[in-house]
Amino acid sequence: MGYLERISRAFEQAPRLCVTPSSRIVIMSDCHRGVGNANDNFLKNELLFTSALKTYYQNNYTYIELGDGDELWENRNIRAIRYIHEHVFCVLEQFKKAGRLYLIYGNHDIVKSRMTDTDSFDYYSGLLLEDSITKKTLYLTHGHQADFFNSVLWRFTRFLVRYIWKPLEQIGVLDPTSAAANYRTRDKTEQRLLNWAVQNQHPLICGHTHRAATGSHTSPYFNSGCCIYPGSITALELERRCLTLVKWTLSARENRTLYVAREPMSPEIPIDDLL
Ligand SMILES: [Mn+2]
Repeated sequence: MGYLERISRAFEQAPRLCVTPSSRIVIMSDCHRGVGNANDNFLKNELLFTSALKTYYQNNYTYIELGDGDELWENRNIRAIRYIHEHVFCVLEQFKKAGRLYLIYGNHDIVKSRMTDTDSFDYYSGLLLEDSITKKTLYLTHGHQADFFNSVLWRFTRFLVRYIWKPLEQIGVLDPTSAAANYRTRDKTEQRLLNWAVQNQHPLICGHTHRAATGSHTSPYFNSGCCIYPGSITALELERRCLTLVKWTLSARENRTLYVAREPMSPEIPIDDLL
């Protein structure tokens, strides 16, 4: 099976959400929440992420986590992750209670695909956002399906991450098979995701590469970026049937007090322009 088919398969059992002009949806991905040790890349952005997530909750958004929410290649125990990042999971529970939470799994948390019975959350491989006016659909999945080592050979790649790349990361060596750490792998993965979108005539929204991207009619591929950049996180917002890429950072006022700032990184892209 080729990568195009692997990506298509992510949508076979995907729930379908209706998007109306009053819908508010936010997509974030690649938090890689860890267990609070030196390898926990999420830890330094936890305050930013929690502030952003609470703001979206208060403003009536639906939260879609587009994969690699928890770092379950480097860590085996999801309970330890939940304990360390309790504040995040409290907000996720609130979203869930309000019926405004959709969790997609990626390659680093692919074990969630079999967790549904024992866990308090549901996890999906893909999600469809159907526009109520045009009936056209946006396709959302993590995006590791484009990548042979991170999909078909995920157990082997997880072994390398767990026992080789994780210890090497501590001394500054980056995993060459990771789409996030290696430019060539990333370019190839992005090209494949775009190929799928163009061939199937479906706008596609992914995570995985850790490179935020906005698309257009001719290049209908979007990426929500990640939540482990040094000092910032990115998100894709869908509001009034428009997509906007935003960045959350720590900023300082004139009087030297710090605050969490939201900055748009792209103009609003009407979904009518994509379909
Ligand atoms: Mn990934």
